[in-house]
Amino acid sequence: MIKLHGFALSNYYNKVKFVLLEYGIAFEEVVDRLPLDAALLAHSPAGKVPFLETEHGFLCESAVIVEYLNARFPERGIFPADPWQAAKERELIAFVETHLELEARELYSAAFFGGKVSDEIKATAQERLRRYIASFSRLAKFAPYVAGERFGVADAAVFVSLPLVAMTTQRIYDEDYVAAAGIDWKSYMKRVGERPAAQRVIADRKAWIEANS
Ligand SMILES: N[C@@H](CCC(=O)N[C@@H](CS)C(=O)NCC(=O)O)C(=O)O
Repeated sequence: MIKLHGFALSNYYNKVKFVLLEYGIAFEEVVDRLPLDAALLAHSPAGKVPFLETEHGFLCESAVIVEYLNARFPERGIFPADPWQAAKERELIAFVETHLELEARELYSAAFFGGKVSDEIKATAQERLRRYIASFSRLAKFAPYVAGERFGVADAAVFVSLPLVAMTTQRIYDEDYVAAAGIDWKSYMKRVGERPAAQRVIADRKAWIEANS
């Protein structure tokens, strides 16, 4: 059986877990904490989670893992069969992960873990976050799901990352740039959070935080 390695605080881990649960793919979870030890670096070369263990070997990078799951379990319909709709889901995933999450991630240590980041990094990230959050608000539909009427795999990516982006800007710049761009992300989180797969992800994350604080 497929094994998902990582831990329940990681948004990228939770994205893959959400996809596995949502699309009914059987898996086991293996808790691997950071920093990964030398043996695990052979399986996740950058020392990051999540990574997947299969009968063929190990696979890292959450976007690649989701693509692998889509190709391996085509009957589950992770991406829509229509090439255009599938590309639009991928566009949203690339957007939220490359332009929003990765930029906000520069600030996580200061926003959430009592660390410090330089004013220079804050200023650079601020400019990019403003630009790309505004861009994302033009691309994303939230009608009511991120790509339109139906829940899709892009929602799993947005669900785990968009709140972090919003909370980061609130904490670092004293303004929720996501809400300021007209995205009612709290209502969206509530809607997606009603799905059983999302509820399990949230509950496990909460349990992880309680057990590790
Ligand atoms: N591009 C990677 C990013 C994964 C990632 O950054 N995971 C974080 C946890 S949320 C991590 O393992 N960080 C450890 C590090 O950067 O050393 C993916 O999509 O899987």
